[in-house]
Amino acid sequence: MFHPSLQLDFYDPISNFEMPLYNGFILSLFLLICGGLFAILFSSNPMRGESMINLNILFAEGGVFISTCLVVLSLCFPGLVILYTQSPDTQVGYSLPVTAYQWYWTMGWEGSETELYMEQMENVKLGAVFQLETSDCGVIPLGINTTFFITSNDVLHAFSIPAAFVKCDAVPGRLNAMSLNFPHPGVFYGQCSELCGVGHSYMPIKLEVVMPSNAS
Ligand SMILES: [Cu+2]
Repeated sequence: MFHPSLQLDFYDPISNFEMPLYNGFILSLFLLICGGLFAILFSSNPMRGESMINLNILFAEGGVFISTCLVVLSLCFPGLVILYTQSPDTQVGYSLPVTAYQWYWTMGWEGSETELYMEQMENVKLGAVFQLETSDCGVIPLGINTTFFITSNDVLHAFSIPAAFVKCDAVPGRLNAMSLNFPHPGVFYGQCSELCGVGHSYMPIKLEVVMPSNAS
């Protein structure tokens, strides 16, 4: 579980059904490949004159290859579900423009944007997330498909929310879109994920998911 004071943990997924499934597949793929490689590594000993090329090794390599292919194919299912649910073509609901600048974000429609600067160290409370707190935050309605329209005002940036498994490039002169549906309230953090200059590490993203009646 992600805890603000324990920076080594992963983020909790936003609880869409495919997210834990996806994590499980990736972990099983990793274990399978590691197990296969270790099996090959220790199945012969060249120091004792055994040849590295024997039938057992060929079977082991073939097994690893085929099982890896099967796991990768099975990854396609949750991957495609995630891609479909994030496609703005299939979603209606709440829209939130997001613009990247060197080195901060704005969210909201023109004239009523909120600006997300990294919070100054002296304003960060004890126990808060390190270098992820922002001066303001984007407000997202709970349970409603939210489409982020993402662009940049200067150079390439990328809008990423790890808990939602999403990353979308912010490209100057181009409008990218992706949809998300947050099933439970909370605060979600992200960071710029495209090297954009000296302040790249200091432009975090903070989204607060609230009841629809409280989202302006
Ligand atoms: Cu950046």
